[in-house]
Amino acid sequence: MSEGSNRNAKVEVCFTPGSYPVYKTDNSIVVIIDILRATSAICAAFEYGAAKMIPVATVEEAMEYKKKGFLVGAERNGMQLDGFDFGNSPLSYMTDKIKGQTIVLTTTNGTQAIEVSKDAYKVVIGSFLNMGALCNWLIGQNKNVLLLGSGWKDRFNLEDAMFAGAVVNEISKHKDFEDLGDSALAAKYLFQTGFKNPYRFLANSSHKERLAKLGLKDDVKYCLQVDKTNVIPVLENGVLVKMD
Ligand code: 3SL
Repeated sequence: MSEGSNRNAKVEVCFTPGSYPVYKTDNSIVVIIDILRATSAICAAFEYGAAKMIPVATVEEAMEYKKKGFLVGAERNGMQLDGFDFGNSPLSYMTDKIKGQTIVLTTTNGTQAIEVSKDAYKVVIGSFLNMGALCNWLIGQNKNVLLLGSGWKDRFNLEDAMFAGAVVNEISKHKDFEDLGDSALAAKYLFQTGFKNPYRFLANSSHKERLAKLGLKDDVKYCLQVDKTNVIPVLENGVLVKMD
């Protein structure tokens, strides 16, 4: 077994970027989760041909890249910022314009979660859209897993917790992943309560309502679809690329 591998890998869920220092370890694979919508948008962008994505924490950094001629997505509070090419809608990345391109992205929460965990042993992107491929890959790694929800401005949110629970539910069927922390158990129970109809389960959730008010119900429906891509974006030297 390689260093840090173990037969009884630990699975934990950190529900907000602000709690990351409490959960971080030297040898866990960190799965970034922002179902609505950053990690879903990232998976969609790779599926539709983006070559690389550069996540940045601030609008100022994003603007610097824009000035250099990059395609840039910038979202705050659910809305695309003026002067940028994209916001955070996965549907907006379904265009030939992105094929083979490097896209810079800054969002309210998702890119903040990437920022806090960027020095982890490995950082990958998870969403319902790539869930099967992600779970199969995690099972093959036999490493500790930390599922990091982006939440909303450092508060818990239901959709990220539900997806974390879906991953826990799946990988804990495998004998190497039996060491579930309370956070993982809580997420798993939540998923088991809601999985039959995730859209209805999220009915009164804050971010689903926020996006509905912005007329983005189609985004929510798209982001709750399972296994639309096999792409697993992985962070390498600050840049997201497709895992081989
Ligand atoms: O904060 C984020 O990363 C988002 O996904 C928020 S939103 O869905 O674009 O509102």
